Amino acid sequence: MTENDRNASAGSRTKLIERKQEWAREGRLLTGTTADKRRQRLPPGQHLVKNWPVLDLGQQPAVDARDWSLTVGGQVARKLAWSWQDLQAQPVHRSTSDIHCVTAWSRYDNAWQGVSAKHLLGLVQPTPAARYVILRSYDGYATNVPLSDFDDDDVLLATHWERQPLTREHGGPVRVVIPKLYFWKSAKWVRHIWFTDKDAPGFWEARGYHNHGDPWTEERYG
Ligand SMILES: Nc1nc2c(c(=O)[nH]1)N[C@H]1C(S)=C(S)[C@@H](COP(=O)(O)O)O[C@H]1N2
Ligand SMILES: [Mo]
Repeated sequence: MTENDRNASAGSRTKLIERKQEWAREGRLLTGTTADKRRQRLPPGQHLVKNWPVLDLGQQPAVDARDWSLTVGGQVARKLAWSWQDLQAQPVHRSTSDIHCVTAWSRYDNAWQGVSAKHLLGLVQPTPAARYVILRSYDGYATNVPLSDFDDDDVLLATHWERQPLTREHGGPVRVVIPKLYFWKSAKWVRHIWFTDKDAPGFWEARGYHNHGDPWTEERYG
């Protein structure tokens, strides 16, 4: 049993996870259309919300900033281990982007602040062999993204949303934000970032969600 499976087996969460796996099997919410993201801001099958829903495995780890740490390793020239203080010493990056959740809600214009993925990549320098990034979190969650998607101007380790510290329910003290993929790829309470030549499905990817998750081509289920 992996760490993820152990976390997922807790009773109250099992039903929710099973329902989502059921949706994946049925292809629920698929419209069968694709959209050109240069012309259409709202991806197919999505509707806009003004609030910001909370979605997770039902367990929101309490990670005090003083206890938080991030390790970055795998196929990199320089490994890295950051405390909260180390994170504060990095250049501040701001980016405003849209959220697209696979459960069909989208939320426009989220003002994020944190440390940019570009800055992190410049420090650790992934080797030429590194093609995937595995994100691991304090609740045992994991998700995988191609390095080419992680390596973009709008990707960041977010500490603030709308100028306020990120709340615990939304992944504070630090979450990853990858706007151009469905929001399940944006790991809350991030703890480890691993660069690798071998792709490995994360929590939802192993349970019927698409391995990549592009909202404009409706890569909801795999
Ligand atoms: N660590 C962790 N990150 C996670 C999740 C999770 O369960 N644990 N859920 C994912 C899913 S399915 C979604 S839709 C978004 C929801 O983020 P929000 O609660 O801030 O809206 O977080 C993603 N990141
Ligand atoms: Mo989700």
